[in-house]
Amino acid sequence: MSESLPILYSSARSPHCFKVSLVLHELGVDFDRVEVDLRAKEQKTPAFLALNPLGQVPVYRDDAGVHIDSLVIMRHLDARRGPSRLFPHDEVALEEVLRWIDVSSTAMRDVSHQLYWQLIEPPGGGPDPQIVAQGRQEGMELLATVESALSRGDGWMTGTFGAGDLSVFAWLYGFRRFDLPTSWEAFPHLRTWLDRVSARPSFAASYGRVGRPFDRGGRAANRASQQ
Ligand SMILES: N[C@@H](CCC(=O)N[C@@H](CS)C(=O)NCC(=O)O)C(=O)O
Repeated sequence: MSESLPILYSSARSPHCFKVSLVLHELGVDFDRVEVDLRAKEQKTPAFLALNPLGQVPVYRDDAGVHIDSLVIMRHLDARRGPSRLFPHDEVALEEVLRWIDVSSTAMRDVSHQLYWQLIEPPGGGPDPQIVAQGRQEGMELLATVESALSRGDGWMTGTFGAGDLSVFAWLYGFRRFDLPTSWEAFPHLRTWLDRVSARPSFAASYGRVGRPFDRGGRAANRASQQ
């Protein structure tokens, strides 16, 4: 690890970190990464709490200081690269991008967490079919809003490629683990958009280096695929 490079403290399991990594690579920032083991509660150690008293990843450290929260970090990075590239200057356009980022960090995250703890790491008694069905329905409704947004523009979430796409992508990419969408028939734009974003070099650089937050693993995966 180089002394002088910025550091992203992140977890391979975290879509919030995945999204920041996508932005770093899109902007061409050279950085080092420190893996924080969330299962081992490394985020709650005194050393980490000194960086982020909230005990969460991502945290980004550069010559300007320590930056906490994925949205704050993304905006800091974008502002530092000169003319804004991933967040628009126009206030109305910016509001739309921020709205989608908020949807991804709340509703999409909630569906993702709900289904993850039912299907990928199920509770002792196995998945609760009612919770799974409700999560899948909410997931399908969210996918429909994304499909509708994509069908209005030029194939990007907000008209121009940027932080809105990367943030929504970071959460939706993992939905396939939950067999969402249940059918692609009603989602042609979503399918093309997922392919377009995952074809970008930032995806390969992030998915390989920041980890594989959406891999199914071993026993849990087998159980999930039997749903
Ligand atoms: N608002 C924060 C949320 C960060 C967050 O929820 N991070 C999760 C990983 S995705 C975390 O660190 N969880 C561990 C914990 O809360 O102990 C952001 O956008 O960065």
